[in-house]
Amino acid sequence: MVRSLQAQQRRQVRPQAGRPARRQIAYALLLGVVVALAPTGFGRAARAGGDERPAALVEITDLLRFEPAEVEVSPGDVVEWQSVSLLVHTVTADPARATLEGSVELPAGASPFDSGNIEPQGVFRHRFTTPGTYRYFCVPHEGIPMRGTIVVREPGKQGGAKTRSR
Ligand SMILES: [Cu+2]
Repeated sequence: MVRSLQAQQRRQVRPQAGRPARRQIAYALLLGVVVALAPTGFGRAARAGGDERPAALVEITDLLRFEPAEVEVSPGDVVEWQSVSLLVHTVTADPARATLEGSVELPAGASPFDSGNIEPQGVFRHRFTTPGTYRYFCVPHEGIPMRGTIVVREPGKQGGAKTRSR
């Protein structure tokens, strides 16, 4: 009689005791998702340009375009790419990663750069120091071709510097 009453109480108590634990697991999973997503956005943005306001914004779109396709900035400026796409893209100006003619062009003396995968809603920043014309492409969509151009020009100067291309 007493034992069955205790068992009954235990049965009533158990679901209530289990609820907070389940909630904790849900929070832990949510936190895990936030932490997993953070490097694609905040992490990359912090790496290249810091909190500095970018001189130019380029959108990465589902139409497999960089918009605007051509941007002009001054030496030392930061350009920010923002993905508004549901697909993964890259911003790549590295001749070693290109398979097609005309995918990459770099001013003489400029270092190649590559964003790596930019997830949906992701951001990538790059600071341009060497004047000249940079042609870059998206690795997954090189064949489209998905390409963009950044022209880095000293204010008041006309014409581009010497470039090397592939
Ligand atoms: Cu792409």
